[in-house]
Amino acid sequence: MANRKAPSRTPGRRPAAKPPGRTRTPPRQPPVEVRAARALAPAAADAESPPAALSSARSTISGPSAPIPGVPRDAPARKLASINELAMSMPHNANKASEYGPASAEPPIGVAIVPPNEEVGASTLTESNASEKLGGGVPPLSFNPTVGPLTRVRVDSSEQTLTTNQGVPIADNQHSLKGGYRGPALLEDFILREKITHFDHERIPERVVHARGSAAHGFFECYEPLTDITCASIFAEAGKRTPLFVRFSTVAGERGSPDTVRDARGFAVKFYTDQGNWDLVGNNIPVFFIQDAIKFPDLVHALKPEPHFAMPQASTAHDTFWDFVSLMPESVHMQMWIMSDRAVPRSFRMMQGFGVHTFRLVNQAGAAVFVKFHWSPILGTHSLDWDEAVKICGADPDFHRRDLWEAIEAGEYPEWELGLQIFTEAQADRFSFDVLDATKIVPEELVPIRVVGRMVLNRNPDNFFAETEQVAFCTAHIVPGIDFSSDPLLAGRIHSYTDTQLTRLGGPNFHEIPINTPVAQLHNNQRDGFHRQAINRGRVAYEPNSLAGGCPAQAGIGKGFTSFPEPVREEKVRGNPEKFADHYSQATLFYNSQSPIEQAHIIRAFRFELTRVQTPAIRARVVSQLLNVDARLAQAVAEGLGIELPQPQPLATSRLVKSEVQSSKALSLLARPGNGTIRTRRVAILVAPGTDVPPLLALHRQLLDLGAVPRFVSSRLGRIGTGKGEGIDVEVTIEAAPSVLWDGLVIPDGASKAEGLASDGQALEFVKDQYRHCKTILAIGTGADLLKAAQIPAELVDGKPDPGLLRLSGGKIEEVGRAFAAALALHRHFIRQTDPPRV
Ligand code: HDE
Repeated sequence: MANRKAPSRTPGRRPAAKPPGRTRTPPRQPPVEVRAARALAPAAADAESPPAALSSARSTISGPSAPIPGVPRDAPARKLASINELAMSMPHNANKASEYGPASAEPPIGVAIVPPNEEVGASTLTESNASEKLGGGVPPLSFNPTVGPLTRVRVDSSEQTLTTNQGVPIADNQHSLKGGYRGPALLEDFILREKITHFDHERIPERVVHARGSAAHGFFECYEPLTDITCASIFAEAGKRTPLFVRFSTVAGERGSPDTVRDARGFAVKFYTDQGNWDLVGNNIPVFFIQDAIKFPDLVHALKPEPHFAMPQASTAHDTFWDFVSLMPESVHMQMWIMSDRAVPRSFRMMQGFGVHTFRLVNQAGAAVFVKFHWSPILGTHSLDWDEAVKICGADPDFHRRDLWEAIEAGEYPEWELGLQIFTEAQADRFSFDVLDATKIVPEELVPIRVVGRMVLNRNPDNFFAETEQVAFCTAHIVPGIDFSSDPLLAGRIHSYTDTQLTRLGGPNFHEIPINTPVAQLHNNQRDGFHRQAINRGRVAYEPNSLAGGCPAQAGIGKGFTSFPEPVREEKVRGNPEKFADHYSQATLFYNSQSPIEQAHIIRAFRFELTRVQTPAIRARVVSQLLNVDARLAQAVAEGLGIELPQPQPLATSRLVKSEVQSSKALSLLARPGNGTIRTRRVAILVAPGTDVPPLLALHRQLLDLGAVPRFVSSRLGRIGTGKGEGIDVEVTIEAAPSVLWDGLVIPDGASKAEGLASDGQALEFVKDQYRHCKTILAIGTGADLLKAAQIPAELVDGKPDPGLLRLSGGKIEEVGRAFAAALALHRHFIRQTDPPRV
């Protein structure tokens, strides 16, 4: 690559002094082949008068008859000469021949010619006239300052005066302008009108799906170079960090809907790589309801609130959803996942993420492998109990949003590892299922997961709207080294996401909204449209060109994005391959892989959802599908609904599918308990007058040291003391933070307290819910009286001790604390659970 020469500055066009605080961003090394413009003899750019052939520059009708101040005479002619010099450097389109036949497989690098001076690319000869608004007049050559760190758009108003959007200081922000104290408000009040008008338009259309979401910034760190399989720069070297922004979401609910509804969760990651943005727009469930994008509007219309009365909110428990899916047997596998505890996660921080589709990794030589993306949380996978999730919807509709925000604020940065399932096309051909079918997983027993890096979320957004709401993910955003497969669901998504932003974010320039801009440079000939931010210099907005030295020039093979040349020549069809017709094998695999308690939860979820369905025929149709998954499952759901078992639904294929795997441990949530930590687990210490304070303070400290979040909870705020000087300040009331918001409970020693709480209905309910939701309960000394008052069974149904119910008296408080922490780390004690619940 030729060295780029700094453009010579035209004599006489001296840039004005820089305004204070403004610096010119140094041009980066352009990523294209750069050549110097061929010189004319003599150097026309420096000539005071143009060669005769170029004197037509003087033929403009209203051209200068007197010099522009600071611009030498004949500047237009001199500029034209320089442009001509640049254009002469490109006597023909040297790359044209490579656009045809086999040569087109290797697009060459575009030729970028350095203009003889900076005037050549200027829109105007007057650009060096500086001002506070225009800046110093020095153009940022080869550089797009609208991209780059968000610092450039962060605003802080401290020590500033209130102004209008035009920067006019506002003297009075308390009153409208009126004709007299009791007179009419005046139309000329531009301050009032600007403020109200902006307010009127504060809302933008919410996402048609995934409207409810929460997000955070962080980074991806690569563990090892993957250059053998991909040229994606984020996988180039061990330790390399790439900034990213993640948005978690529910699918069905509107923007203000509660967090803990039963639903899949969106898990969308935008990597700001140095080769441009890569969006991995996944879910916390590895499969989807449908196989072809053409069915997506039908699915979403069926699952959204029913159109006549706009109910129910954020729930699939209604007729239209189950009507649709029971006629779409390919959805059965996904039905199993959303009826499982995956659909009620304890925290975004405790759920997996999946790319869902099969993608490709492509290396520098153009060789490709298939890949499936997996995110695994370091904290393990944990869920809520359904009854708990329902109650949290009322107690704290922002439960997941708050959990994510507060963990990050507390420095408890959530972390996931990225795993890849890598397999070849030949391997894929041998699988009993089709890897292009998004209703199928690739079992880990067939292709193990290779862990290649980690993601850490370490920064909350500054502003929910500017970042979380305006972020625009798109499956089409991929980078060199990553490519699509021919999954027909993915194909529709590649179109849909950009399209949806046109309405949601008001036009084609949504990529210029700061949260969406890449950190990589961005240069092309796209122009105009609503809300354009970039002020493109010069007159060239097309390619090929010679008037801008060919720039921005194509990067060429090896540098620019090149699609993997998958052979595609076949007859046009509307249809799916035969393997897509197996709808049940993997639903059965999923069900077989669940622990008994998880299976019981799936049965309960079907029973709940279908009880809400009001058309008996739809209930029966769902059960007829379940018969093809597992007879006992279908039987249990039918019993719950009080109906006879129907006939199983006919299968869509007579092909006998021989699944490679009958049961996969990795599909159970319990397979990922995490690292045994109790960090960020919320512990309620229920206190009341009479509480034995000193050991409690020690326990509180011990839990804090282990990273848990203990809080003193009582029916009223205030101080609870012993009279000996030590006391406890109640931090929150039972009313404000009911039982469902806590992971564990401590009932301390103090007989009178227990008696007091024993007659408090809210306290009894608190204890009952902790028990019902299978949480760890520690009763110290007479604290056990409260358990009795709440009619908490002392043992499990089979008479064995309950591992989550600790009654400890005597002994050192540290030992008590250790026993409690060990039980709390198990998350839930589902062994306690019965259907219906005992209390
Ligand atoms: Fe989406 N999806 N989707 N989706 N999706 C959207 O894009 C769509 C699908 C997913 O936090 C929309 O910007 C089609 C599968 C997430 O902003 C929209 C099809 C998976 C998010 C859209 C699918 C997803 C979306 C709505 C079938 C899991 C939220 C607003 C062909 C792999 C991203 C928007 C965020 C959002 C279309 C299927 C995940 C309308 C057409 C499968 C996580 O463009």
